Amino acid sequence: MAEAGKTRFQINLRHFLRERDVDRNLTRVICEIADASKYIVNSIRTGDLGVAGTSNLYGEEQLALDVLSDRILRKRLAHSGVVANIVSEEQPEIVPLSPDCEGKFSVAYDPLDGSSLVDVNLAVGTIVSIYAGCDLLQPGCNQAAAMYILYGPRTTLVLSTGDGVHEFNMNQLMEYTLTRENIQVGASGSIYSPGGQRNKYTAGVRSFVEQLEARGSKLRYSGGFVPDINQVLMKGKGIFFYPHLNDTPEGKLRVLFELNPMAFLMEQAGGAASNGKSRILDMVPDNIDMRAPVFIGSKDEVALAERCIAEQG
Ligand code: AFP
Repeated sequence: MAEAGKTRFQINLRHFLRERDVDRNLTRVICEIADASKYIVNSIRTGDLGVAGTSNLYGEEQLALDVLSDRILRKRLAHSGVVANIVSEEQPEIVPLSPDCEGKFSVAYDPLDGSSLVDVNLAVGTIVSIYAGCDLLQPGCNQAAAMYILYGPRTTLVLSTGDGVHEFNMNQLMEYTLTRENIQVGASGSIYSPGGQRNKYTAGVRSFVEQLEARGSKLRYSGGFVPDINQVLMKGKGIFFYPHLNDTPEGKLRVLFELNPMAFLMEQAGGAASNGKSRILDMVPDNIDMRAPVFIGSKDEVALAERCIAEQG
């Protein structure tokens, strides 16, 4: 039930989590991240787009916004008092914040995914994966929660604590209020979002694309994982994929920071997420920068991708 006097869709994030009886410490983590996003969205709108002069684990030059967003999130998570360990796509290793794990949570995050798109004014996002306790190298099916914040024409926060997928919109007071509840993705769709260079696609992936187009699917690709996944979730259909390529069999996207949180959300919305052979959420990460191919969205289309890859590689 909404608070007395408030319609369902004016309910704010904290009240929503309390209404759903979400663990108090988990609520604290989620709300600290939501608060941090206010500073990140301001830095995007007004910040320096220059280069920070540093590089991350993958040797990618870090934009000032990458570094700033990472610092904002790390400070808020440390301040929360309920976070044991964190790991960021922009940092080379796990950062311990507290020695005890009991009742606490650990967080893996990509502070500003798609940051290279900011200087051409395309949408970017923060991606977050949350586990109970201290262990961040668990299969994604063990996540306590997953969320992303999309910095687009509107700033939206999409979240699941294992009880459906829900969207919140940042209002003029920079507070998140509920806009969509229990988002569902249908079994098949009409859009596909193909990552990677097509001339490096395997026979199986090429056949998959041909069959999608034969069904009438249209290409929609922004180059940002968060807006491209958000499009499938909010349209309630379609598929995103960043496949294994002839020269990079593991694909590009990272399991801990990108694939596990989005796979958790997509499955909670009734969709599916596969590495082309098996469920993303069953993969056991052996290191923090593990990558995997991904096919994520409407169930029937994920199954079609797996069949094409099984038959043609
Ligand atoms: P950056 O964070 O380096 O901009 O990369 C964004 C991303 O990791 C993900 O957001 C996109 O889905 C994917 O890369 C796009 O990769 P391509 O530019 O190779 O299509």
